[in-house]
Amino acid sequence: MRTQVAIIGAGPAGLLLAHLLYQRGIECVVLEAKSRDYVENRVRAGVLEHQSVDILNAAGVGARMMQEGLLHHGIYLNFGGESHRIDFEELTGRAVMIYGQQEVVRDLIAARLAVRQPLYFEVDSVSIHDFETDSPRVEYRLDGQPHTLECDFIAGCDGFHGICRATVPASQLSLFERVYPFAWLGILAEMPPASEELIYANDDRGFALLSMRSPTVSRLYLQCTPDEDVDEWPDERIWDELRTRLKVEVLGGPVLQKSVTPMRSFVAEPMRFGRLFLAGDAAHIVPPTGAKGMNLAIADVQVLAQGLEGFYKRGGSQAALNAYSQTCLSRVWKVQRFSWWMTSLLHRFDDETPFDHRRQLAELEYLVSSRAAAQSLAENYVGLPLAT
Ligand code: FAS
Ligand code: PHB
Repeated sequence: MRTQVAIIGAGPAGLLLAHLLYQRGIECVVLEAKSRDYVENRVRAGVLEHQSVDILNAAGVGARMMQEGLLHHGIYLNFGGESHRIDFEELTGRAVMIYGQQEVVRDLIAARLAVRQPLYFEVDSVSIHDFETDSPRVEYRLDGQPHTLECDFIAGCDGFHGICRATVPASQLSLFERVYPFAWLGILAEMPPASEELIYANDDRGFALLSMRSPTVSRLYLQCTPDEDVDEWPDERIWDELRTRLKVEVLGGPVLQKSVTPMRSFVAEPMRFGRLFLAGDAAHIVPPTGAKGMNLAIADVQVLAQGLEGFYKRGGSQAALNAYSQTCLSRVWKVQRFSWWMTSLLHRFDDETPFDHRRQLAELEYLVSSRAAAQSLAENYVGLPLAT
């Protein structure tokens, strides 16, 4: 089989890239290891920057998002027994959209299948070859049969644990990483959100976050240890801890999903190796405190689609493709800084000294008493301008 672009992974990065290429008349094939049901029900991110909303709408896959998503014009910061609102609208004129990642994935899968373009689930033994030449190929198995996909380019959208970055020789890769000494215990619960906007809490017992998915479904997180055992957390213990840390009356309700997410900051440079382009979590991971993971994936493939359009529509020009890695990394590092800063500001560190904690509280106090400081948080949270 032959195509122009082989896309490995059907997360937000792979599926949106496939859609953007389809709209530009560029052929591609998407290969996904998991089943359709699995990727459509995987609970992950929930906040879309305003640019991500614009990109999804411009791509014609934003209708359900605009109907069912929740537009938020601010967040609350709770600390020292008080609650402080950061007003995005007043500070930036922008808002964010609360719309679950799995909903974005469902909309993109529906769009792909509606135009009858190739999207294969449950493939295995995927391997990539010859991407340092002009004729790379992908080997994989589907329904027990071996297949070869010849292509011009490979898009590695297979996440942090995928095979694409792992296939690049270590000598060609520069890796930057910070692993945090804590994780997030996250739940999805059938409970009307106890606040109309997100609440980020820095409490003596640790960080907590109140988020949501709809007027009837809440998403909540607690700082925990990296090796926390969810079996140690019966529902009632979680609700008690959330009430204590958030200082908000959360009613409780049936817990639909419970998991522990490790926290790390990670960047792989560069993001291009010959005819292989890495995008999304395959190239970088941010701690979720800044709500940036899915948004960075969307920003990467917007740049990659423009680069590939340049190649196919402007007589093989590689100018935009040559700039892909640098263009994305400039944004990646700004978002890494913001996500690290939000994580450092709102979590309790085992090795913190009393000085560290007072400094943390002073930074929070400064943030809620200085327009300039609050505006900096707001402009990063709603989304820094995209590279044009
Ligand atoms: P994804 O990981 O979403 O998609 C990669 C796809 O590639 C997957 O479907 C995988 O099955 C497939 N794949 C992997 N190896 C393959 C192979 N060999 N062959 C074929 N397919 C292969 N962000 C937030 O802002 N808030 C959150 O609460 C939040 N929670 C998260 C929880 C977890 C457990 C994780 C891992 C991430 C979370 N994130 C969160 C960040 C998340 O939103 C990611 O940034 C986002 O999923 C990145 O999208 P992709 O790059 O498309 O990668
Ligand atoms: C979520 O809703 O899942 C969410 C929201 C904000 C974050 C992280 C996760 O910072």
